[in-house]
Amino acid sequence: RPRVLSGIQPTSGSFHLGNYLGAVRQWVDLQEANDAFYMVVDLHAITVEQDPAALRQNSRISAAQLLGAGLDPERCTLFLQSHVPEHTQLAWVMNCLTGFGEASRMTQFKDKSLKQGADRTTVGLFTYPVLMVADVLLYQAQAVPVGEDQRQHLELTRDLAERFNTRYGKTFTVPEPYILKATAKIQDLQDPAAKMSKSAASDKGLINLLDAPKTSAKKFKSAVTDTDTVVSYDEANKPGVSNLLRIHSALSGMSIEQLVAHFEGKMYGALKTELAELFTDWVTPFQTRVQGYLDDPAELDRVLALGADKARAVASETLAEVYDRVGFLAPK
Ligand code: AQP
Repeated sequence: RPRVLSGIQPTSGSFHLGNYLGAVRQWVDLQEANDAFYMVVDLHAITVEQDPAALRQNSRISAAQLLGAGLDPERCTLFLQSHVPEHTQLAWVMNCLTGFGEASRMTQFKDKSLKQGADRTTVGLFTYPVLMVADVLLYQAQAVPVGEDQRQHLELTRDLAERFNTRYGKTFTVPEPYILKATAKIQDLQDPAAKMSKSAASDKGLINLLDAPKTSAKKFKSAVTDTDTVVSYDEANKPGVSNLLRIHSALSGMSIEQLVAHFEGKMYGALKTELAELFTDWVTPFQTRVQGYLDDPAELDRVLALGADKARAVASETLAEVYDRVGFLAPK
């Protein structure tokens, strides 16, 4: 079975709708026909300052959300990144293969470091993409389901895999991004030009999966649209409405064409109200399932321990081969 791998940060506890539609939903689908590895990337989370107790709790909450969204530990390998030390070990090797200029071109780093200022930006944030390269290559993943914002990091992953293979002999599978166009970039409800992101200046346009459904319903109802009234799909001129239509389509399963016909003669308010209901209907049982997993932390820890064992079995094999190829003398 083809191997897939992806990860999600436990940074703020609740995932947002962009994380879910852009990535996690695909993870659930892909676990059926693939040998899937999914992780909560807590090592990535500390590239910005974290409160230790909150990080620990958010890692559990993240795992619970992944299970609540439909990941099945019988069908996929679910683990915490910090439980598998090979990630940082391979990252070091890949750091030594990455050009400084090459790493400096990563737009996510440029954006985030600009926002934070040089004094608050860590070297960890700078090398974040290289850790992600290691995450993917350790498992010899063929496909990596992510949102559009990760495309550049996956290009780097492919470049470094090829560079290593050329220099040391074929070792790594060169992975392909798995990015579904329809949901690859969910936009902020208040600022449709920006992607929905937990680090936005205001959370008014951010739909958190663990917020009270009423709070999210209100956010849908006050989403920014435009001065026109006709519900139609036009990314350039109607980015707000188009974003709402994409979210509706993802949650309802109706195509954009069907939705445009469905809302003919109705105004934006009807779209927003329906979307708020649709989301509430999906998120309410999701939250109940998440709470169920959180109520049983021992079971959650058992699932993660099992996942870590399965992940390490694969990761240690790749790392041993890499160490050998690079020329490290094996311990006797
Ligand atoms: N708006 C989005 N639309 C579609 N996919 C998205 N993803 C993130 N935002 C969107 C995808 O979610 C997965 C997990 O992302 P992450 O753990 O890297 O979280 P993130 O990118 O840190 O999320 P944020 O909210 O964007 O955080 P900040 O603001 O800190 O950067 C990934 O596959 C990602 O593509």
